[in-house]
Amino acid sequence: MSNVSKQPPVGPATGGIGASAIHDSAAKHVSGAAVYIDDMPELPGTLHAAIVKSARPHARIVKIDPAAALAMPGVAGFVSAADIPGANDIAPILSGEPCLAEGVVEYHGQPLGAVAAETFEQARDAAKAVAVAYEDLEPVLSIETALKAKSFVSAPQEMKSGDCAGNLARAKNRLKGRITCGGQDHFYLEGQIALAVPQEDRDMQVFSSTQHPSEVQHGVAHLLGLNSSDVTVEVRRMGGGFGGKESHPTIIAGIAALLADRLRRPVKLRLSRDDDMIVTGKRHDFIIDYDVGFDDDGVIAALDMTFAARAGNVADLSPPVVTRALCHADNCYYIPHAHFRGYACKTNTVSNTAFRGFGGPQGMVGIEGVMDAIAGAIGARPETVRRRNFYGIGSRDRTPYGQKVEDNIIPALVDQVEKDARLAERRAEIDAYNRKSAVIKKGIAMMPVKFGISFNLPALNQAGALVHLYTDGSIHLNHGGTEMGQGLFVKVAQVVAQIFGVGLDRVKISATRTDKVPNTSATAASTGSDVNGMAAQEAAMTIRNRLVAFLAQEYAVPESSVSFADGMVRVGQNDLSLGDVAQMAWRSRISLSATGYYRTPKIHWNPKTMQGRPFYYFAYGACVSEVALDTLTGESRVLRTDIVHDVGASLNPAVDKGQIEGGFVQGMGWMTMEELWWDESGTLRTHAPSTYKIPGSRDVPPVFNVHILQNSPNRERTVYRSKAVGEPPLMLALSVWLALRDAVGSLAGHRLPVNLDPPATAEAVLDAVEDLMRRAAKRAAE
Ligand code: MTE
Ligand code: LUZ
Ligand code: MOS
Repeated sequence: MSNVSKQPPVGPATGGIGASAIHDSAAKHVSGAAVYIDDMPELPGTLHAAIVKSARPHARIVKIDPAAALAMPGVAGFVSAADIPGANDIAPILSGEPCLAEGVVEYHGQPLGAVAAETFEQARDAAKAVAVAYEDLEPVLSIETALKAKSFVSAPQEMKSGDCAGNLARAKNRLKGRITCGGQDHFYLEGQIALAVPQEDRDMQVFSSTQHPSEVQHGVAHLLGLNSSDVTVEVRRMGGGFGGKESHPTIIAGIAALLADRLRRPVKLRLSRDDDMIVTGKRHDFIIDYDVGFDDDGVIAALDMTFAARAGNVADLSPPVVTRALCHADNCYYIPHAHFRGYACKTNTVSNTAFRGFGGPQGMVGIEGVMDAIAGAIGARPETVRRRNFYGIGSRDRTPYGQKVEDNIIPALVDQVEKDARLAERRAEIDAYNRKSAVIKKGIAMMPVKFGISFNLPALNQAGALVHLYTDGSIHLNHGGTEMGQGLFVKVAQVVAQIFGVGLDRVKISATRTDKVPNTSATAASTGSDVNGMAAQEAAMTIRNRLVAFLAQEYAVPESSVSFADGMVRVGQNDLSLGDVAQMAWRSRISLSATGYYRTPKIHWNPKTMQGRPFYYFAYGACVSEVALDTLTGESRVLRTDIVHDVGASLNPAVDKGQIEGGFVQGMGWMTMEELWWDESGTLRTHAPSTYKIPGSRDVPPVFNVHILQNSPNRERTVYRSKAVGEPPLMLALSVWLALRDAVGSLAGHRLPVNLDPPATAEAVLDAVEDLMRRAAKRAAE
């Protein structure tokens, strides 16, 4: 019997789909009872590890001498690349990316060894005592140097549609420019951590704070020269991941496993905040060059853009990050003739990696900068120019990568947010305010978002689940997705509760484990609930369908008169508890356990031509933000933000709203205050909250109106017609950057272009103010 032949039930069930069920760990998060890896009771004999970091950005390793470290109190052992029994390769998609530096070091802070000791402090002190001799090599420290030297970690990417050069040449107006945009540290509350526990034979159990248990499993197996089946990885929850725990946990778990395997003792490697920021990768900073042709209304005719990303020392996930940047350089705008190029530049800095949006935000910084530039050039309001360029409905709907925008709700969404925010009236009020206010200037901006949902590598869009029904009617739920605070576990539990018609209290949420659901993808690309929700739905439906067939036979009623609702199973006129039904089925030897599997339909991608349908669907949002800035200090604040965001038919509006708010604030930090700074020797100098400022509670807009778009189910058959929500809202925060540009622009009556790239820190704002005033004065003098 096919288990998807019957439609899953829809309707009210306690805590079922559509309910604002509380996050399963909410109370534990705030009381401290939630168990993270560092909270697990320590096994007897557990050792603590510390990393020996490269002190050079680029050098040949002449000698590593751990003798002094090994003689220190409590020290149990040391490993370097020479001690790796298997292959020193933990590359997530390409190959040849070392766990521990071998022969050369390629960034300041790169792990080249690790020490294990009885205490964390002993390990940390001993790591500093490992003597390393280097022979310095020339480092590549900037994107520009890498571009000039054609130093890339992967082949350049090129996306073309129409005749860009011809239409640029013919365009009525043409503008060229450059936008740079900064990187971002993930700053998850829980730093990277792994605990490796040796088992019988050489089997290894690893507890890892990872979004990608299967990749940690594979990485540890490679390093130790074991089969994947010898390694089991478990993660109950992360204290935040944000993409930073998609590939980099393999390094951390790999080091812990190497020491544990060698010393036959449990080894915990927990990075201090400083080490976490120095050793592991971040969001890519980009240099974006554009050449745009447009008509007198500001409608784009052709756009040529180059995206150069700082990949760092290895490819890691940089190639697909660059791809996603190119696939979001259109955002909500129809570009009839496009030519986009993407470069993942190899630099002697830490390998940058996935970060909420995965290159999409940087793509949008590019096109939104272009929109602002066009608005300035034709003397129109930026939101007017944006609107004129929106994708059409039924026409003007082809993206530069060949996918049609079939589900375009941008105009309606933008209408709603502009109305909610009273954009036109407030613009007039702000103009009036700015005319009177000499020092404080205000600005406002609208930002629309269209974000493609699916991994842009089609193979990754698959998931599995495992559901058991016990004879007392309780349900055990497991799937390949990981919980990082985003509420995936409660959403998937809601799906299963819905199918059995029971409350969430009957569904046991369990830790993600590679021996329960194998060969998983990272919980990433916002697809967690889409794919794991569907897989769990299938597993639960398999069991439910078995029960329906069994009960129909037992009670001699048609299958259609069996229903599951309100915690009861109704069979004809009989009301049974799920426990009674499970007991009966067990006695009749019906299997009460099932796996589920899902793969996203319709998607395909040709990486050579960069054409296809990489995304199953798009998630949309629109935002208006108002800011005030001090033209004497450059300091700024967000005064008000209005958001209307599309989550399809929400599985859990409370969780989704949390994602929208959190994503926005995280994006606001990236756009305004978070600044990574490496000195001329390639050393990261912003490696703690003392030098790296993330948003605090008082930075949240004091007026923050967040609305979920109502009555807008997904056109595609996603789980209960919901949409992914994890990443898209982050990009709404570009409105803050755009509003700051608007505020600066008011100093010259919005008649001069503003030079203010993100992050718009106080220094950057002050520079932009001074730069604009200088140009305005010069123009007045002419
Ligand atoms: N929300 C919280 N609280 N913590 C996180 O680490 N990561 C984000 C987003 N929201 C994250 C989060 C990122 S980068 C992604 S891809 C998605 O959650 C992943 O989860 P999902 O696919 O279940 O939405
Ligand atoms: N593509 C994507 C990916 O769109 N998002 C991701 O997180 C990702 N991770 C690995 C490879 N491709
Ligand atoms: Mo999110 S950057 O896809 O982990």
